[in-house]
Amino acid sequence: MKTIHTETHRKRASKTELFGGELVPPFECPERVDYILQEITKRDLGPVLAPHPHGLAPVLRVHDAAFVSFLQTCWEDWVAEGYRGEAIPTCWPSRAMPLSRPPRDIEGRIGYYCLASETSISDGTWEAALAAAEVAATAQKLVSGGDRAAFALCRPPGHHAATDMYGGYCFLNNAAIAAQGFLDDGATRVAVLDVDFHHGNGTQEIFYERSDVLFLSLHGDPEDAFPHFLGSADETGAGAGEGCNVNYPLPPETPYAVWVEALEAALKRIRAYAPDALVVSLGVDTYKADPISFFRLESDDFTDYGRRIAGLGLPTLFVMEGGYAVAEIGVNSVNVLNGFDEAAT
Ligand code: Q9C
Ligand code: ZN
Repeated sequence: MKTIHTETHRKRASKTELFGGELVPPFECPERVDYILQEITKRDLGPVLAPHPHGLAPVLRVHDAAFVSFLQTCWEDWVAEGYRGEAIPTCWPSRAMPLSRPPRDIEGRIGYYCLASETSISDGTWEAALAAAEVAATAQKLVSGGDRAAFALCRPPGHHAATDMYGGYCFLNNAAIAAQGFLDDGATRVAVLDVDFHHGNGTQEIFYERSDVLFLSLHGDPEDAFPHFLGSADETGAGAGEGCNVNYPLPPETPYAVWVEALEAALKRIRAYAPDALVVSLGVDTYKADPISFFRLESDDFTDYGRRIAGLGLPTLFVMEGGYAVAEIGVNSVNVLNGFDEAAT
C-alpha cells in the first residue's frame, strides 16, 4: 500500500512534557517517524508520497472555527504576552466554574481549549498539525479513489483532539477528518476502529450523536489510564447516534489473547454495520514495552491483527496515532500494514 508522509512533521518538536511533576523530553517525538519510514523502506511496503495541499476546509468539517484560529495563533499570542517557556495552561473551566466561552487573555484561552496539560504548544506546532491533517486527507482520497488501502503517516497524532479541544499529544483529529472526507466523497457509512492503547475520546466526541460514523475503541480502562474521563463501556452514543459508539475498556496487563477477543467483537459489530469504508486509528502503544501504557502485545501480534482487519474486505485507511517504544514502533506498525496486505484480496 501507499504511504503519505511529509517532513513538515518535524516542526512539531516541543522540548517539554509535564510528566510526574517534571518537565521531561516529550514521548511523542520526531524520531518516531524515522523508525517507521526506515521499516517501510526495508520491507518494501510500497511508495512513500507527499500530501496535496487541502488548506483548512477538511479541518473545519469536524473542528470549531474559533478553536482552529486559537491553534493558529496560540504560540505568537503566548510569546507576545512575554512568556519565555512553551505554552502550558495552568487554569481550566473546571467543574466548579464551567465558563462556556473562551476569555480574551491567552492564559485563559489556552486553558479553555486544552484537555490535558502534558501537551506543550511550541513554535511550529500548528504547521505540523495542519500538515498531518493534509496527510490524512490525501490518503483518504486515494482510498475513496479505489486503492484497497493506504497509510497516513500522521504526526502529531489526532485521536484525543475533540471538536474544540487539544491534548494527549493531539491538536487536529486526523482520523475524524478522514472519516468525514469519506462521507463527503460519497460514502454512506464509515467505521472508525481505534486500536491505540488510549481511548479515542476526541473521535468519540466528534461523532457521538451521529449515525453515519460507527466509532469503536479498544483501550486501557479509563479507571486506570489516560484520558481518565471518557471511554467506559456504557457510552453507546446519543440521539441519532445511539448504538453507534462502542468502547472496549481493558485492564492492566491485558495479553493479546484477551485483546484479540475484543477485536473480534469489534469486527463483528463493523460487519453488521456494513460501512463503505474503514478508518483504523493505528496506535502501537499496546506493545508490551511501551513506556506509558500497560497492555502486553508482542511484535508478531501486530501482524496477526492486521490480517484480521483485512478480513473485513473494506476499503481501509490506516491513520498513525501513538506508540512510544520508539525503537520498535517501525516494526510494530509495519507488521500491521504488512499483515493486512498479505491477507487483503
Ligand atoms: N502516565 C496518544 O497515544 N499522558 N496519546 C500519559 C501517562 C498522555 C497519549 C500519562 C498520553 C497521551 C496519541
Ligand atoms: Zn495512545
